[in-house]
Amino acid sequence: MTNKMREREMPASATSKPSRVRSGRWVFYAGAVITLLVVAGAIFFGKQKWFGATNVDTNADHAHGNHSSGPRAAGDSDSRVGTNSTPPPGLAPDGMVWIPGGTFWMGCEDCEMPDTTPVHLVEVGGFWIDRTPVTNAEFARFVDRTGYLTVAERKPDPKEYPQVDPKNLVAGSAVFSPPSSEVPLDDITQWWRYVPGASWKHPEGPASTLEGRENHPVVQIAWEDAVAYAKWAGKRLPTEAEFEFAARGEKDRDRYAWGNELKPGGQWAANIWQGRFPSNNTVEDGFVRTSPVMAFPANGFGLYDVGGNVWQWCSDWYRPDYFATLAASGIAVNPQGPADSFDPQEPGVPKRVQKSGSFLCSDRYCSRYLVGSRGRGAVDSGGSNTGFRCVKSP
Ligand SMILES: [Ca+2]
Repeated sequence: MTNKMREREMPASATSKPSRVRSGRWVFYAGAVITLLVVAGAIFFGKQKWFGATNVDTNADHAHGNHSSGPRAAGDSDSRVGTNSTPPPGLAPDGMVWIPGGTFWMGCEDCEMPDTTPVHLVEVGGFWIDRTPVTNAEFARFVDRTGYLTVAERKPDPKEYPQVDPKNLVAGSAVFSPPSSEVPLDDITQWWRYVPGASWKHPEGPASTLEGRENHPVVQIAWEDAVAYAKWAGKRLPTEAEFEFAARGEKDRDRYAWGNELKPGGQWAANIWQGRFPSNNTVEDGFVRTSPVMAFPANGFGLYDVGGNVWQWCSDWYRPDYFATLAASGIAVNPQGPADSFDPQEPGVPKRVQKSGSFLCSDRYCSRYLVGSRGRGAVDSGGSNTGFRCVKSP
């Protein structure tokens, strides 16, 4: 339990009773408020996903992006970088693209994100990958055929939240709820709200629907939801290395999946945030929240939305020191991630890697649409900006 959760539970011990009637009302209203706060606190903080809040980035260089993200030294290793010529092992599964594999520099040296260093050589074998993130229409087909209930739709298990009165545990998920004025960027509760009833079908809460968003990426997806879909589809989640190799589209050591310019030719290349996060979205790219999965140009491998739009789950556990571990032992071949998870900002909360950044990332905040950057999310936590795509081994 976090300190914030404790603070939120403190009013429960208050016992002021000015009169029987007033006391009754007070208890009723206080109970309602406490219910909301405790539930919000327990799940909001327990289901930490919003790592971006702790990665405030004020480096103006990110706005211009004229840097290489790779190491300066060119040695023998550079000659090993490249895409394999492995032909596809048959016809492409529907909606998938063949990635022939190869060797690349993984990570980002000058993103000012310690967990993306050191940049190191990684070799991945060939695989199929979804051309786009899984859409609402695709996820609906899965749910129709299997009856699957996502984590956000399930009543939280009291065993997982022993400090919370079970009657206060209600199904829901986190929704981006922008404040009306500027707020400090070190408190994600200023723009994230736990909303009972929010789920993939109702991304911003019970009143919201998917109408007109059938071709947008599904969101409010926890890690096990993504794994369940992948298994049903005969696929799996990508490793972090597979995702980054695919996202780079042969632009080795470039800053973005689309090159080194944030706005190539003056055009936005991905659905991210313009303006001052989180209160002022100028929507220069045309999208306040998610965008259709093919709204922006494809990368070098023909993949869409490998930077921005929605976070996408990977199979790897998250550790900030993983790249250092890999770099110490030469070229990493098909790395599968560390054996366990550790996030120093939330020790004890199991987290998996996420890639791509989302529509909430800007050059001043988060910035994790940078192709060599890394995200992480608590496995039990979706959010209105979290989705996934699948891969398939040949
Ligand atoms: Ca946008």
